[in-house]
Amino acid sequence: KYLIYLYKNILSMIGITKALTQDFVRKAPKIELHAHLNGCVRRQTLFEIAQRKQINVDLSIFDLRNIKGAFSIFSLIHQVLRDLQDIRRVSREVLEDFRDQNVAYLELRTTPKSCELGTYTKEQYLNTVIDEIQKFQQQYGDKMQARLLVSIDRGRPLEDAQSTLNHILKLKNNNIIVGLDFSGNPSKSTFKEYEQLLEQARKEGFKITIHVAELEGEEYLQESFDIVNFKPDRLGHFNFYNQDLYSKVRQLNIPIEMCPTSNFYTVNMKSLSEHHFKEFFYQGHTINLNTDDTCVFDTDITQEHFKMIQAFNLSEDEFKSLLVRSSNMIFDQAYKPLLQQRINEYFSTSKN
Ligand code: 6MZ
Repeated sequence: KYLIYLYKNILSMIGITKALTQDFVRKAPKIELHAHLNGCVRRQTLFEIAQRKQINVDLSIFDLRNIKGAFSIFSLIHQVLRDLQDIRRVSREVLEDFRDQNVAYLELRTTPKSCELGTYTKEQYLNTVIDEIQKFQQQYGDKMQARLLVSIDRGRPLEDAQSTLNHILKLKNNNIIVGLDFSGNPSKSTFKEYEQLLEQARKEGFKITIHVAELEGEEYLQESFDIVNFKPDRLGHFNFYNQDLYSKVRQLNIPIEMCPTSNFYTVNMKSLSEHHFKEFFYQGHTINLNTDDTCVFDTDITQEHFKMIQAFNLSEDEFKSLLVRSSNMIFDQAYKPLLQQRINEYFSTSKN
């Protein structure tokens, strides 16, 4: 261990730092904080279940990897996963996929929902996801710790969000749910309509993360100020902002969950080097990198890190700093010391 440490230090002292390899990034203990369960279904599983249920899948929707296209993929996924056993299978597979990417700590999020065909209730849906996470914890907890964020979908009525909150208040002490996420199609409603409910959740002790400034436009900019003024524990995406909004987020020091590939398509970037990562990372802001929806954006957490490492030519120390910052923004702070220990060990013992 000491020799590797010495070797790396000598190299960096004489200015020879090797570009990080994909293998080094894949094996590193990574942290995923922004992944939507149904957006992360394996494509193969989706097609297989659809075929079994004789649901026709229009493959062309997978070519449109922008936010509008993403929402048509979600409707398809919700339409295909009609049975509780599908939810169980997908939950297990998604957990396995993140584990196999060497994620050390995962916060998975999902919108509790009933099936339109009446095959499961919202409570059954949520209990199934929690049950799969608990089983996973027992079996693989030493490799990957998994927690759940309950999503409030702004495309669904407020009453739906209220019934979700009432339900999770009963489950407060299960050690799996660590917070609430506010997501969904930004054009469907306003943050203000849900603000009171989110405040209620916060008073009940839930941490809050909110999708913000995902789309461009004056109305979304105004809304972003409302969201930032609410002071959520974390922000998701934060693609579009002006100087005032940027300064506010910097000053309040609200951590940002960035999703490079998803943001790339939503913002319509020419290259990832345009990503707003640069306006936060080099200022020391607390940020992390995530997949958002592995199925929709055809990605994984290694790629999300590796692409940004390449786009910004990040060094090993910068990569480590990124992971340490990610560990500072996890909602289950009790796990932080162990997570940081795993990160430190990896960088002091592994060779790039
Ligand atoms: C906003 C998103 C999203 O909850 O059924 N979702 N909301 N922006 C995004 N960026 C592209 N990606 C996913 O997972 C799918 C749901 O997550 C939200 C949407 O509400 C979508 O229906 P669950 O597990």
